Amino acid sequence: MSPQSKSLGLAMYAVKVNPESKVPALDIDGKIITESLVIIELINDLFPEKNLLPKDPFQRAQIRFATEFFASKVWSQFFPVLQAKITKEEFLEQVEPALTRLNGLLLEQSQTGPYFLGDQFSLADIALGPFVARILATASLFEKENLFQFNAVKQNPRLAEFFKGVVSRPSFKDTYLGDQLFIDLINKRFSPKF
Ligand SMILES: N[C@@H](CCC(=O)N[C@@H](CS)C(=O)NCC(=O)O)C(=O)O
Repeated sequence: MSPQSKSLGLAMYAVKVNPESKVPALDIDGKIITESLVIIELINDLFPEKNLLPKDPFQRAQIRFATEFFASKVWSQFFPVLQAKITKEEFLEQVEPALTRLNGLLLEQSQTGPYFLGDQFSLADIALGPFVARILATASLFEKENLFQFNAVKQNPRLAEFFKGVVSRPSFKDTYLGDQLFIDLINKRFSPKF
């Protein structure tokens, strides 16, 4: 379900779709599943022929680790810095090393991209793509601050290729709300200033 369907009525959305009042939610024949990572695992289970998770248990665990790592070490800092709950120095202190570690995780899988596993598209790309897109979109808001133009990305071609790769896939572009809309939402909600 899209954010648009949520705007039909928050109260109704909470009653009928997600008591947490959050998107995304997936409705398949009246069965409603929430939490984005749970949803993408379900999609993988429904369409095993797409090979979104490799057969190798260690690689599956590495994909899940990278997803959890990015969410907890990088994305978790995004809204706090926009809301000035942490300083930009604190933000970069946490995020730069985390991105360097992500580069290491990428290289462990494959020396070349564009995806987490190399040329094979997987749940890691699906999970991280939306976050990467929002970070890249927001970078233009803070061009002079270099806030979202990370040294780790500038210095590591594999990481840069991954950032570009996950947002360039046509299936991603077709479903992404678009940079401008996201920037407008950020400005409206947080009016961030540095
Ligand atoms: N852990 C949840 C987080 C969901 C979430 O925080 N969604 C945000 C939008 S990205 C939301 O619906 N926030 C409430 C709002 O915007 O009113 C997931 O990954 O599905």
